[in-house]
Amino acid sequence: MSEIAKLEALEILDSRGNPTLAVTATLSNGVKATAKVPSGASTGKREAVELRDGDKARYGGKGVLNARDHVNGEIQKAVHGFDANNQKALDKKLCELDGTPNKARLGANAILGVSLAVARAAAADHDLPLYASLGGEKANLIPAPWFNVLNGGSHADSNVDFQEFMISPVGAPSYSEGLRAAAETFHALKSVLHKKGYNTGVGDEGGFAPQLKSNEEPIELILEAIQKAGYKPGKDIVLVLDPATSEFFDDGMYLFEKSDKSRMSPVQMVDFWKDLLGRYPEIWAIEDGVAEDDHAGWQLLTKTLGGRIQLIGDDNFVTNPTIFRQGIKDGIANAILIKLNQIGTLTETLECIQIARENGYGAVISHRSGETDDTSIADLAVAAGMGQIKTGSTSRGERIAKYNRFLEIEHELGTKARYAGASVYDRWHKAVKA
Ligand code: 2PG
Ligand code: MG
Repeated sequence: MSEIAKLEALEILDSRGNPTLAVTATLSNGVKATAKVPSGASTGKREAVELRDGDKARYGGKGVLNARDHVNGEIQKAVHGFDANNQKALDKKLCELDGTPNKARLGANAILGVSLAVARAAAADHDLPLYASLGGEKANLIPAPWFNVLNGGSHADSNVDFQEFMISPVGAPSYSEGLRAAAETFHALKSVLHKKGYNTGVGDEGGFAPQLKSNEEPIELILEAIQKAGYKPGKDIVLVLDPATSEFFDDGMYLFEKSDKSRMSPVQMVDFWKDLLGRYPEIWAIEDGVAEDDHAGWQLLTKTLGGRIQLIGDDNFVTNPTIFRQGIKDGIANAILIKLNQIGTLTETLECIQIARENGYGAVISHRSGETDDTSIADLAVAAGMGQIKTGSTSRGERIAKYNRFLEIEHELGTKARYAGASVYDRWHKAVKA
């Protein structure tokens, strides 16, 4: 049995230049591993608490020295000698030690850093890659990635209200061919934007972030780019949107603050999506199509479009097993976005994935807009075997790190590797036809 011998946290920077934690776990036999914690910008209200120092003299209040000290002090003392292979017991202990319902005392950033670092150390201890340590021998499904090629909303300084415009190469024969299709489309999009005189600087997740004429123009530009790159929209490559509507829902109305200042009621918002899908059948999935506080809107959206496309809940479910279970009962969404730091432990994250599986919901593993070079979510996606992930565009090192990790996994699995593109395509295509 390998026990936790030492935990050491360090304040490092994330991809936006904000402080976050790197936690290294050392086991009694000397094996050690590090995990780095991501951070969101368009966060759900009920996410576990990311503990920030609030000391305006350092990083504008965003320092994480208190969270660091919690790892190096109280947490380390409490879990010293714990069996590193008993992730469930460890995560339970961390939650109990925190003692709040939302990890507000020790910080979800501190707790996740420990949870994930120990999982990585346990895998290393068994000489296994993380995906095999978490998913066992059968873990061989590489997910269809959603590449966020055009950034708006809270992730870009542009006039586009919708946050993410993604492409997914579901028609590719393998992960590596899908990655190539996406990278080629990304480059084609650059030249489409360039020709139109648009800016080609990128946003937080590596997608382009130009000033555009409307919230719909990105769809036209991306469809043009897919064709220019030699692929067929709706077949080789499908579209996914995360408008992150909670960011512009105010007083019961959707307010398009960044573009034309127009407003929509929840019913109009659902009608908008219905109309958009009618005009763009290439759209495959919509995440947070209505806001986390718009419960009736979510039910209406699910009733109206849930039989046709994937409707993913992010800000409303916040990877919280209790909240997710209630949402399923209430007939909300048909898929969940999975973010480790929304809930703060690996065990609770895996529980959400299991709930999705048992209830016929999709589960899409996700990065945050603030990331590091940590690649654990790539391994988690293969271990979970749910077939989809979003982790940014084919640019910016912190996004590419995950996509490159899948290349390594694909290579390592050799002939055992399967690519999820066709199976997720079939599952949702049948739903569209039904
Ligand atoms: C989202 C995420 C990731 P953030 O809304 O899905 O793309 O953004 O990390 O800013 O919450
Ligand atoms: Mg989202």
